Amino acid sequence: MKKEVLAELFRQRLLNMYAKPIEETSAYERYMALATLVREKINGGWLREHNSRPRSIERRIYYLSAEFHLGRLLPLYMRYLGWEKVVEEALDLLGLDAEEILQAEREPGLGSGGLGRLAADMMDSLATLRYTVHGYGIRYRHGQFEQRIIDGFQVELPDDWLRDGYPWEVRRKDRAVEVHFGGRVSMYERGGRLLFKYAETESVLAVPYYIPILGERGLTNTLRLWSAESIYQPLSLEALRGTDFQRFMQSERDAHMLSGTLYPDDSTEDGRRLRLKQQYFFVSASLQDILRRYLRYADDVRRIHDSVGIHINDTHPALAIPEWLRLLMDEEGLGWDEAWAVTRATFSYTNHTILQEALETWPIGLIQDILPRIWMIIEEIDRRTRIMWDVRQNAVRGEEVGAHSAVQSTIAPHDIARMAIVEGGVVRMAHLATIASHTVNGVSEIHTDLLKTRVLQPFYASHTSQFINVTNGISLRYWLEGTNPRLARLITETIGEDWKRDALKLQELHTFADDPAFQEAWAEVKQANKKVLQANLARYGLHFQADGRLDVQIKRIHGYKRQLLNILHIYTLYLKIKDGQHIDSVPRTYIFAGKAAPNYTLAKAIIKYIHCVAEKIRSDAEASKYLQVIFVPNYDVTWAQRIVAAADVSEQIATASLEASGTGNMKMMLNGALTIGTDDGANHEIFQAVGYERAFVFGLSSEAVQRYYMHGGYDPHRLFGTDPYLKQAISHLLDGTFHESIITLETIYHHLLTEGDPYLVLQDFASYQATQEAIAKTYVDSERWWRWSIAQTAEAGRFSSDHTVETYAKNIWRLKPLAGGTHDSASDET
Ligand code: 26V
Repeated sequence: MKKEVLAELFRQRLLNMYAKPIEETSAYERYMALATLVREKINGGWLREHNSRPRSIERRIYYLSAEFHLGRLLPLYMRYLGWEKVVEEALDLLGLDAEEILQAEREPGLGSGGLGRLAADMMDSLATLRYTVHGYGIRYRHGQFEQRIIDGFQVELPDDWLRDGYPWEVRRKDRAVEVHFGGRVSMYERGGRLLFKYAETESVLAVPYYIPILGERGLTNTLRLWSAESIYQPLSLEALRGTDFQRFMQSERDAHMLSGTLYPDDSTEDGRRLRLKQQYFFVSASLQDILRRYLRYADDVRRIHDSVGIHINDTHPALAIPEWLRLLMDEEGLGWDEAWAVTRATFSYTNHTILQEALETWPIGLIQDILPRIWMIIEEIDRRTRIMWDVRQNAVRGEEVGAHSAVQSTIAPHDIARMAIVEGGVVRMAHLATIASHTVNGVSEIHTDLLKTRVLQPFYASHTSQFINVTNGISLRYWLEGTNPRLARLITETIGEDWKRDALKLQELHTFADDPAFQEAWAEVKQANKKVLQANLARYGLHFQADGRLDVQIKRIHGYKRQLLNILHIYTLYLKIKDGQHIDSVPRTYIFAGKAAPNYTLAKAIIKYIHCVAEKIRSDAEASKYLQVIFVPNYDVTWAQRIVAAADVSEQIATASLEASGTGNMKMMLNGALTIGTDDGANHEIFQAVGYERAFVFGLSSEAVQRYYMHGGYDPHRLFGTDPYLKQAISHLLDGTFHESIITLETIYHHLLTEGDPYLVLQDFASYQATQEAIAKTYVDSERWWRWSIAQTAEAGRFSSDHTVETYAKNIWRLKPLAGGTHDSASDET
């Protein structure tokens, strides 16, 4: 398109949408106008029918996830359409600043961390590599809360991303389905078939919103996000009188709540009810939609798994399993065995955590009450799996006396209680997902091993081949080309652009790692990115020295991620400076960013503590020459991009065994940062890739941590006194040093000493400190530093999500890429 044409289209669009001259429009309005133009361009391919491709034989996968953390789409889609340059020129003609318009995009916060961003990166790779995989999720009216920092405390404000409209979605009321809760279920028989009738249910309308997932020169897949609406359509005011009116209002309110927020607070009974209803709402609507679509081109529901695969991203969508059985049996008339076989052949499941508190369980009573028919099905799965395991025990006993059996391994009686779905009054969603899926995967080698040897050990023992590892990945298009265009350009100038198709080609950078001119160019890119970050932070009144070393920990604030270890260490550096010690010749800036769950007291106390230390250092003329601490409020995908591009040191310091994978570690590695980390999750694979001799690894191993958790014997009190500065730092939590916040900081003190330091912060402190010193020494040897930095990027190609999704497609989904041209659609509307 010519720039003059685009400029005119844009001007017209602005006028049509907002009925005012261009100079009176806001940056957001300009963004909206531009985004609608880009989306119209996408629409052509997205919704076009593919008459040449018979729909019935095309296999497709549906990816169910409670989170999709998309970030900003306008710059990405402009790039994929090849529009970047012409847009800039067109806006220039109109005297407008493209950058200002792009910055106005509000990102939907439909996720809380790595889980949701992984889903987005995978969707990007799938569309680019032409895999027909469509997403299903929830269109939370309020996504992840907006974080303000007031007096060092996190304050949560509702996120209102839909306030002025979201240009990437299309409301598809014509595809709405009903979802039912509660009521009574009765059974009756007709023609030898058992039928179920529901009475007095509460119903809600699930309306999907479609978002195009554009790949680079690939397909356009679809993300469908469900929004709840009242099913009552008031025909007249007449009908809205009396009890009908009450009912109408109630149903409006219920619907409003249902897709109202991401992870409703589960500290109250009402909150838990809402969360469970939300999960069922989303999976029921998705599965009804999947089934309806299949039945439009096929009639044998017994073969649905040949053309449909359903993937459960973590346990939140695990209710999909009993819901699928319900649909197959109650709606489609299949018997239990048939329905079960189809289900087992349809579902696959990714586990993303081994943390007990994040492995979801639901009280039986709650499920019985809200989902009575689903409860019957869960109970039946539980009953049948127990019988199967019992039979297997007996068969194995039989084998011992010489009988033949095809059983894979023994199931000990106590394993049955360990494996059961319903046990101790709750339904264990991870077990449900495991039992009903043909494949279960972990997200890094260490994590998958922990699933096999601990969390899901008896399942693995009896079905070894069901478990596989697929290490997470990141989109290089997003996290290198989009996040760090300067570096992408330098790389392309140096080794050509094959790396964009084959990420392993980044290894060719090793050839240039010793070249002083290349090192200099590399360092200049880092410096330029620090300046950009500096300018962005300045807009929020945060100032940092861009000429020092930038050390970064950006992720959800959580005990196990150990922001506490980092800030305690920083504070001991401060104490050392006050003691007259010389810590470093290069100033260091430590950046933190992340949100704490609103009811997570410890995490919120850690945020306050970070601010206390930051302020202490800032107000000290001597210490602030060497040290700086910045907490970036309201962390989101856009901040992640700015910080990742500028980072020198990547803090990946979770207690070993507890970080399933991490993906921020990969993003910073890709952008040339060196990792300081525990030997855990994907860190382990990063260290293997770059070589342990060039890595900053510290702390207990995953096995050692697990041994403490199994056998006890950890004593933080013993460690408390071993380092005088650490001792002083911990005492300062209580002694009034940070006078205004004693009550908050007490929480941290008790966590470490009274509650036994569950994440082994004190245990790993000495080793962390020594490794920080090693980093400081390496940084001043700039020739070595940049050589190592280049080596990070060179080895990061193995973490491309293109590779990750190819592994999912081949080893889990049995899915092949679609043949075809550029930017066409895998829209599965018929
Ligand atoms: C679980 C729950 C449980 C109920 C309360 C709300 C809530 C919110 C999120 C979760 C999911 C936890 C799982 C998770 O986010 N895992 C992360 O997944 C990343 C992608 O695989 C991985 O890189 C991180 O290491 C892992 O922590």
